[in-house]
Amino acid sequence: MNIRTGVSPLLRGTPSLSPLRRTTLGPLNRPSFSSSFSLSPPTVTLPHRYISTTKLTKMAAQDTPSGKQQKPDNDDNVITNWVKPGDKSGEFKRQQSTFRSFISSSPGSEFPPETNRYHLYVSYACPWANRTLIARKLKGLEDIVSFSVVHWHMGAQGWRFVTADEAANDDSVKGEGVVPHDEGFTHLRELYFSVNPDYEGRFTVPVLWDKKTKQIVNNESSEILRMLNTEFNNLVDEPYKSLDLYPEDLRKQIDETHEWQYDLINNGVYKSGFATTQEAYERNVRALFSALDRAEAHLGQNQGPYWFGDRLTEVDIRLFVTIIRFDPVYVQHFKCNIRDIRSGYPAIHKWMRNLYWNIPAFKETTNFAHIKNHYTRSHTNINPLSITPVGPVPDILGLGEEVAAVGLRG
Ligand SMILES: N[C@@H](CCC(=O)N[C@@H](CS)C(=O)NCC(=O)O)C(=O)O
Repeated sequence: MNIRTGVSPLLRGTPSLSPLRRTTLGPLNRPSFSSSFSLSPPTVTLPHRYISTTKLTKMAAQDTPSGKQQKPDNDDNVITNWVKPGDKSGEFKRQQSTFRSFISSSPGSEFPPETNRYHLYVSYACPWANRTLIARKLKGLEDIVSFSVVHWHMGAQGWRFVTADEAANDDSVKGEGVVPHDEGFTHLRELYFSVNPDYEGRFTVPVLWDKKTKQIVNNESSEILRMLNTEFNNLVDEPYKSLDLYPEDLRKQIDETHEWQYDLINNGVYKSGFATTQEAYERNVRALFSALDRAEAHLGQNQGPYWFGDRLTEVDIRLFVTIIRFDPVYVQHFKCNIRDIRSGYPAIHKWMRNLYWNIPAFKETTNFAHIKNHYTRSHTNINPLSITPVGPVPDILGLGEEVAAVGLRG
C-alpha cells in the first residue's frame, strides 16, 4: 500500500524463508504508574444502533463467568474500581502489563515469526488494542496474524466474547472479527487463567496469543506494535516490508513524543475520567488540554500530513486512537470538555481526518458503535443509568466539512 494515498497494492506477499534480523527494542511506555460546541443538523440519521435497556439487563445476566477457576470478588477486588478503594488521592494508576515476551526472528527464539501462528484478541472500543489493529493492516499482516474482537460490554467479570447469536443478529456488535471464542471460552479472563491459574493482574486487551503453544506472548500494546513493525518483514512484500513505523533516525524524537503524549494524552483522558476527587480530575484535565495545545502547535507548524511530515510513524497511530475517541466519548463521558477537537483544535482535526479518510487501516479499524457503547455502558460508576448520548453527530466530520459555528468564522 502506498501509505500516503492509502491505495492498496494488488500483489500480496509470498512468504519468504530467508532469516529475519534481530531487532533491538528501544524504551517504550514507562507506565508511572476555550470551550466550544458543535451544532447538530435539524434531522439526523443515527450513525449506529444503540441497544435497549431491557437487552442490556439480559446481557448483564449473561455476563456470568463460565465457572472455570474464578476468583471470589470482594469490595476491594471489583473490576470497575478504577481507583483503589480508600486511595485518598482519587488518582487512576494504570497497572503494568504482565506478559512481555517477544516474537523474534533471532535463532532459537521461543516465538519465531510464522504465518497463521499468532492471534490478536482485541476490543474495538479500546484505544490500546486499536493501535495493534492499525499496525497489523498497515504492515500487510492480514493473512499472517489473525484477530478476534470481544463484545463491547465489559461487565463484572471483564471482557467477554460474543455469543453466536449476537454475532449473527445484534447490530450493535457486528463487525469484522467479532466472533465467539473458538474453544468456547466465555470471558477473556479464561484465556489468562488458561496460561496461569494464579494470574492476579487485570484481564486486558490487546492480547497477542500463540496458537501453537497456547501461550500469551505479550499484552502490552506498545511492544506488540514494535513486533508487528519489524519481526514479520520477511513474510511480506513491498511496500509493507519497508514501511518502518519506528525508523532509526527518528527514534529519539519518537521516544520523546511518546513520553509526554502517553502520560498526558493517551492515559490523561483516563486519569481525568476515572478521577474520584475534584482535585485529581482538574489537575489531570488541565494537563491533558495543555498537552493538546502542544500537539496543536506542533501540527499547525508542520507541513504534514503526519506528525513527522511525510513519514507515518508510531506517533500517528498512538495519538490517533485517542483523538478519534475524543469528541464521541471523552468530551462528555470523561469530562474532557475544556474544548472539543472538531471546533477547538483545527490542526489536530485536519491531521486526524486525513488518517481516517485517506488510509484504510485507520478507518477500517475504527468502530464507533463499539466505542460509544463500551464506555457509556460499562463504566457504571461514571454513568449509572447506562444512557448513551446520541451526539456528536456525525461521529467524525468529512474531510472538507466544519461544524457550523467554525465554518462561519472569518
Ligand atoms: N498498557 C496496556 C493497557 C491495556 C488496557 O488497559 N486495556 C483496557 C481496555 S482499553 C482493558 O482491557 N481493561 C480491562 C481491565 O482493566 O480490567 C496496553 O497498552 O496494552
